[in-house]
Amino acid sequence: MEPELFLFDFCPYCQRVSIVVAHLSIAHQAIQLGGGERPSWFGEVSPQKTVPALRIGSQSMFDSSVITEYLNDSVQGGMLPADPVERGVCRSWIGHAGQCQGLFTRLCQATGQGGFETVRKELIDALERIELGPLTQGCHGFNGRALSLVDVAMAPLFTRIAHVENWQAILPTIGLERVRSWSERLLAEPVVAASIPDNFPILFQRFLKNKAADGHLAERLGVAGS
Ligand SMILES: N[C@@H](CCC(=O)N[C@@H](CS)C(=O)NCC(=O)O)C(=O)O
Repeated sequence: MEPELFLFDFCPYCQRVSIVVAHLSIAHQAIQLGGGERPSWFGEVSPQKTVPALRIGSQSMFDSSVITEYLNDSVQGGMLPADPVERGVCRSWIGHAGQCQGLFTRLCQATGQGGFETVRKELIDALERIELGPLTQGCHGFNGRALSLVDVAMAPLFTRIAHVENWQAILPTIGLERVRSWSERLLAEPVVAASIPDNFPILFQRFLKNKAADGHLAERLGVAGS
């Protein structure tokens, strides 16, 4: 039975799911939900009405880390190690990637240069944990082989940092060399590149306007609130 996937085009967590279905060639039905109010029936699929969500028959699941792991398991995709310890370590870093993604949202909403710099430092600290942790093994992604679910968890954040760096520095020029090189290699992966909508710059601008209009980034980009 084909799963139904409920997605939103600008959502970083949905981008994770899109990368996995493309990478593993998983047949599915994609249902795009807008960024505004979600229909009441959607609460039966995803209790907090968040996307991504997945429905298969009468059962549903929500949260990108759960969905991507399920999709991988459903086809034995090899995107997580089989060894329970290694798998647990990967899951931990997937959780950390979620923290980093949350910091990026806060960065977009931070007001004034000072507020922006405070959150930027928090994000850099969180990325330094990665620089000093798993990436000291010098591996591509986390498992040193093909795309892993840790790569997938970080790819949307790297997409957004790279976009913002077109007009505002985020990462320091010294330090985070491994993270930066991981980002460059991941963004060059065809399946990751294909997960970024062509109109991403417009979607990002719309996001700033609707959710972060008072922020330093919106100011830098000249995006006025609605
Ligand atoms: N931890 C969740 C986060 C999902 C999430 O926050 N999704 C956002 C969109 S990016 C959402 O649906 N927010 C509620 C809304 O937009 O109404 C996951 O990994 O799936």
